[in-house]
Amino acid sequence: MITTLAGGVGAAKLLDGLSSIVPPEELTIIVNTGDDCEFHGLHISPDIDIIIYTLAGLVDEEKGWGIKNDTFNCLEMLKVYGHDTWFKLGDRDLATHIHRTMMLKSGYRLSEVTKDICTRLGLKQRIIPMTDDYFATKIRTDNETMHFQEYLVKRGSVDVIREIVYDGSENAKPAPGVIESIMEAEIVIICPSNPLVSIGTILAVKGVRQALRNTKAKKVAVSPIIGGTVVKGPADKMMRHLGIEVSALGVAKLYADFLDIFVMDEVDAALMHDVERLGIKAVTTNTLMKTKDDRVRLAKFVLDAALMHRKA
Ligand code: GDP
Ligand code: FO1
Repeated sequence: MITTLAGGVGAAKLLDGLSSIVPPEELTIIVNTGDDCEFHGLHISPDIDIIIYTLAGLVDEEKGWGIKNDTFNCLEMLKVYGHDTWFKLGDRDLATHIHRTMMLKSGYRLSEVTKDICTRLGLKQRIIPMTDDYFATKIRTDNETMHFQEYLVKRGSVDVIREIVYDGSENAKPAPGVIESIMEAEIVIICPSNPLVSIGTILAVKGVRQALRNTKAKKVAVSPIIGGTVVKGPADKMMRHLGIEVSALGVAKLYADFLDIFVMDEVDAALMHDVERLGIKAVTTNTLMKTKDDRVRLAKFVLDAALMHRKA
């Protein structure tokens, strides 16, 4: 059994690679829901959808989110009616959000809805939201506190961040299967995702961090920071604003209390020593996933690193 902690686009690429080499029934994916938001009365779970669409072969590969060849007729009409349309929801994507919202309104939990969507799209991997409860990542700047999607998409992550607020974290319980899948796994993989607003949110759900410390599984993370910068997204800016070193080492420190192995890019080989001083085994490879082959190769590398460490 392999359990993974995942955000959106970066995680989806590694999970696509893993899905080529691991039977889907053996893969559990715990997904960040701090990015979840509501538009036009609909519940959107961006990271869950990015993972599902990628594994189902539906994703718009260029953007990394949304459905390929989608149209935006509904959004154009909503604009005519004077609604905000900065969050780009395609027509086919909207069907997912309508289905999700209808099921939630009839009393199903997000984890049940996610399972239903997976089944209908033919996915056999077990995809679990980190929580079924309210949890919203918010960004506090000097002037205001806004939802993460407003910071990222509407404002293009230009603001200086003072604090990341995990709104709801005091009460959010892990969804069914989250703690169990961490405790029962042989390997736990922390995907290359934003360490603060994708993995940090999952770690902020009650009991998750403790489960990672307690499980007998080998815990392997892939650095989302390569050569002191990101592949995409605002992780570097966010880390800098919050006084966290923008490097693979900076990420390793955030996971140091539970991590066994850290997969870093070969351009960061000079940091291996410092990572190992944290009590973490450091290994390097090319971690940039541009092609399907890159995804599969990195997935194999991560599994081999975990298996080798298990024997060591
Ligand atoms: P998130 O997964 O929702 O946090 O958002 P993204 O997937 O867009 O980006 C999160 C992090 O993943 C960023 O910090 C990226 O640098 C990292 N990332 C994206 N693609 C890759 C990749 O191919 N390799 C590595 N090592 N990191 C990546
Ligand atoms: N990201 C954007 O940068 N702009 C968008 O308009 C946008 C719309 C969107 C719609 C559905 C969905 O599932 C994801 C969407 N994303 C969009 C991606 C998403 O906001 C972020 O990449 C994640 O929250 C970070 O993982």
